[in-house]
Amino acid sequence: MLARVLFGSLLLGRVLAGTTPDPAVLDACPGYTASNVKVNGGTLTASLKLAGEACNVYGTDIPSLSLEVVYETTTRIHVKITDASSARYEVPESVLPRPSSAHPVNPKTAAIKFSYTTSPFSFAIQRTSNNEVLFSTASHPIIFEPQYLRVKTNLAANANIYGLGEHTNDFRLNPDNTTLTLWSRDAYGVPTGSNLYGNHPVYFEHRSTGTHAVLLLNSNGMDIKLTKGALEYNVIGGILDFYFLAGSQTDPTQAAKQYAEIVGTPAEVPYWSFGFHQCRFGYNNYIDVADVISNYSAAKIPLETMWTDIDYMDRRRIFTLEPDYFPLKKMREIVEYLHGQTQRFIVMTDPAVAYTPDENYGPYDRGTADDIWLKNANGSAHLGLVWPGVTVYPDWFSPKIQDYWNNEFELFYNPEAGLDIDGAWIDMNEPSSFCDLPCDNPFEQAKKQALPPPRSTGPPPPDAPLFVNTPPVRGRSLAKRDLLTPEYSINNAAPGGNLSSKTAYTDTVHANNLTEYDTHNLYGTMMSVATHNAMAARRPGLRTLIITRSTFAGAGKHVGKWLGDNFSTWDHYRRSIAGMLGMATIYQVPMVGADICGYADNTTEHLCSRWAMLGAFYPFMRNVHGDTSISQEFFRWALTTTAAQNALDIRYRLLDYFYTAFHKASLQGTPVVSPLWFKYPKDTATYALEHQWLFGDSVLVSPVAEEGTSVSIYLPRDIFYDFLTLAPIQGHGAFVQLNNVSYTEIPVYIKGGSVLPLRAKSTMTTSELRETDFEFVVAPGTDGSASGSLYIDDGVSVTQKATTEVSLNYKFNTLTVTGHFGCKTGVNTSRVRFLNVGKAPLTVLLNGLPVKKQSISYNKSTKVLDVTIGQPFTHGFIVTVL
Ligand SMILES: *[C@@H]1O[C@H](CO)[C@@H](O)[C@H](O)[C@H]1NC(C)=O
Ligand SMILES: *[C@@H]1O[C@H](CO)[C@@H](O)[C@H](O)[C@H]1NC(C)=O
Ligand SMILES: *[C@@H]1O[C@H](CO)[C@@H](O)[C@H](O)[C@H]1NC(C)=O
Ligand SMILES: *[C@@H]1O[C@H](CO)[C@@H](O)[C@H](O)[C@H]1NC(C)=O
Ligand SMILES: *[C@@H]1O[C@H](CO)[C@@H](O)[C@H](O)[C@H]1NC(C)=O
Ligand SMILES: *[C@@H]1O[C@H](CO)[C@@H](O)[C@H](O)[C@H]1NC(C)=O
Ligand SMILES: *[C@@H]1O[C@H](CO)[C@@H](O)[C@H](O)[C@H]1NC(C)=O
Ligand SMILES: *[C@@H]1O[C@H](CO)[C@@H](O)[C@H](O)[C@H]1NC(C)=O
Ligand SMILES: *[C@@H]1O[C@H](CO)[C@@H](O)[C@H](O)[C@H]1NC(C)=O
Ligand SMILES: CC(=O)N[C@H]1CO[C@H](CO)[C@@H](O)[C@@H]1O
Repeated sequence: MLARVLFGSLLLGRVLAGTTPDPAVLDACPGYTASNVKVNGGTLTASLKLAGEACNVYGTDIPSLSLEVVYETTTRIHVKITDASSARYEVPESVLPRPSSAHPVNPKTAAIKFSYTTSPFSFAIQRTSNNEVLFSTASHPIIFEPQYLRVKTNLAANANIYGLGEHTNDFRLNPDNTTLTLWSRDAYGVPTGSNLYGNHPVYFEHRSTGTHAVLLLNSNGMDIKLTKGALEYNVIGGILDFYFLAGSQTDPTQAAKQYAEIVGTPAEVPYWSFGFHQCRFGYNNYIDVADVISNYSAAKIPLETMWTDIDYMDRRRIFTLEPDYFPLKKMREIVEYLHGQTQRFIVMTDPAVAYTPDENYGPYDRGTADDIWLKNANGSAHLGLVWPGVTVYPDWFSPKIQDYWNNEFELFYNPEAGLDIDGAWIDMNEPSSFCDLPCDNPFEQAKKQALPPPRSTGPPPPDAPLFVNTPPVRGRSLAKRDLLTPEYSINNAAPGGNLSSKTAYTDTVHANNLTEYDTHNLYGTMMSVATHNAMAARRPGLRTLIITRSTFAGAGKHVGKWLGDNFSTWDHYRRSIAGMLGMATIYQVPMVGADICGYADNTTEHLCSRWAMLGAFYPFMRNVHGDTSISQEFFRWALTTTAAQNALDIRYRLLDYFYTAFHKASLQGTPVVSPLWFKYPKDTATYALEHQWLFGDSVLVSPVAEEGTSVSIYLPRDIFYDFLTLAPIQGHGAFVQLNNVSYTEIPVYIKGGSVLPLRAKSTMTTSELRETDFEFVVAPGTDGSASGSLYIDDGVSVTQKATTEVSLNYKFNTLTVTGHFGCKTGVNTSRVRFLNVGKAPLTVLLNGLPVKKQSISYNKSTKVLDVTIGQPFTHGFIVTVL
């Protein structure tokens, strides 16, 4: 050991743990030489041998690697580099099932191609059509050590890189000097420039010549560095498992769809989950909860779902109710009341279970009997410190974990005898711990930190033995690694930077012998899947809404996500847009939103009014505040009440339009919200826009971005229509200054070329909305045509018996509504609204027959032609304007 260190430091300047590597030291590493290259159709394999004296920067260079390249589809190349002589950790298929690589395609048919040099070995990915280089390791040797992997690709100057989250950096990352660290962390305040709750090691690079994507499928801690002209991965374990996606030269959406082919398309959620949600930490008792529900109703602001944070728990233990403050009988009364008026109820569930060997706490006792806790290397249950004090953590790899979790959900959230929740909210699943390192006596720390709440009975005895007869389970092949302090320190922002800081120790072991060192970043996603399954078991056949804090690639297939705990500030109001776009557009986690009006600190009437309106265009719309903040339900201020009503009016009328977008996303991975460059990929001015987005394909949202009433918005060279007046607005590929935008208005435009299916009016609940007539708004594009679609189902079932799928096409002055009308909606098409109609029409035909004069009205100033239809929405129709 000592010899190696001296050798390394004398010859090559071995990098000290925790210091920033000198790029020159890394670039002086020998790299590898390829040999034994075999090509078989769409598959290439090779041996990689260390090409010179080992540099041993953060461990010992592995002498022999194996390379496998597979053209999995015409748009996807999989490049895998592993240790040739011993197995290494890979993200388990059980957590993220891989697409098949069993049927490689002929490389000649592929949109991208793999090329390599043998000595030194380097590889590149190029677009086949024009040889454009998308990724190239040519200038930098690959480094492959037990606990350090490095790959560095060249980038063009000023590259447009998006992704590599979770972070609160700009949506378009600063390409010159950014480090993105992937290591799940309870990141209170979501500080910019640091690792946050979730991990998505994928980026999209957009150029005016096309969009492509790169996924490094690896769950170990890593730093990804963007420096002028390069992108560098520094990873502390696992393997190099790259997926290169061709994307498209014209349509960025293709990159999103291709990414969904790997990680899965998003789960469909119930129709009601797009309604408005209210929540806070700090509802004191059941009366508070009931009053908020009544107050929303009195203020005539639609409230779809009431949520309760951990306040409801007895001593903050999951699966319990505080008997005096949140008695079961009263809580059941509230839930029955909500359900009686088609409203919903959701509460929080954390993973950590109170460590209570000397009490009769069922969730702990049953878990102990089932032996499902995450374990220390010596086999004892690992203890952390969370809301209820000292805790154990469920091991989501345990073979008994799903049964345990299902059973706890069935017992506590029992519709007949318990709390009949409609969805689940899961938190603290990084997993978070309040314990400072070294966490050798969490009992003492629990006392010192005076953990909330005052209702706590205090910690259990410090020396209770656990699992004394359980043998050590640490796997042999991993034993040599330093699981607590690897030599390369990722830039973890948790106190002290230690990997185990404020979380479960990284040397803890799961039931399948995998360590937390490797699987830490998967914990939240695994809890998400288990919770999704538990909710599905409670209400078989029905979709559910699960909102989690920590996610890994693929989480969106099971759950939605909120953007974590931050402040009621204008900065976070703005940054929430990039956060939403990252999750929904890049990472395939589209059911996403930030805490509206801000979580911590006190909001203001102005901020909360603006945020109510901005938040109406998040996919997931929920107002949440912290326990020490002032109350901020929308009804608290006059401006905010009106702002919320105005924005919810638009959101609810658009709900079926958005539901249709979400359905399409669940089938194909098409984003439900997107940045402007998705629709205007050649318009370079759109690449860095941070504060505007498209809600669905056709609605442009441009909120006022700061305190005040003016905003400068970018309008691409296209035609738009004001959502409220429907008047046309020509975009010139320039910024437009809007002044006097009041605190109850948000600029929303319809993109030309769209036919929008709208509900004719908004309602107080989404159930009522489903009984409201449709109207169609025809917003022609610059070429005079427009199109859209509408998908309807029962809104709740996983498998649908009947659906309605309608296409809406406008061409040559004729709107054609056709499709399949399987759903009995019981509603009418009330009217069709044609926008930008140059003059009053002479005649309007409905299915070839003239429409009565009194059914037609034309507004000269807005150029809107309204045609009353008044027929059941059970079949297609054609409207022609002559
Ligand atoms: C890069 O960013 C870091 C952290 O923000 C900063 O300390 C450093 O000065 C920057 N370096 C350059 C060259 O701009
Ligand atoms: C409900 O509204 C009443 C009347 O405005 C107010 O006094 C009360 O504080 C509100 N309660 C809650 C919990 O929102
Ligand atoms: C097992 O390891 C934990 C954590 O290192 C330690 O606190 C505990 O005392 C050990 N238990 C036994 C029985 O050695
Ligand atoms: C990280 O924690 C481990 C375990 O307590 C300890 O041995 C190590 O010194 C810590 N490292 C740092 C950098 O704090
Ligand atoms: C875990 O490792 C132990 C000790 O090496 C071994 O006995 C056990 O079978 C392993 N369990 C699994 C699930 O691989
Ligand atoms: C928020 O307002 C409350 C009530 O006015 C006050 O007690 C608290 O200090 C404020 N919090 C902050 C962070 O300003
Ligand atoms: C035309 O539309 C504008 C904007 O909605 C409205 O203010 C005006 O009253 C309408 N004119 C007529 C004649 O309906
Ligand atoms: C805002 O509107 C008022 C009148 O409604 C007008 O006097 C004022 O000039 C406007 N301000 C701006 C900046 O347009
Ligand atoms: C729907 O259309 C039918 C047939 O035109 C009409 O009789 C009925 O009143 C309409 N319903 C509503 C709610 O407008
Ligand atoms: C306390 C805390 O971490 N606050 C952070 C909230 O987020 C903003 C912007 O992302 C940071 O600047 C603050 O430091």
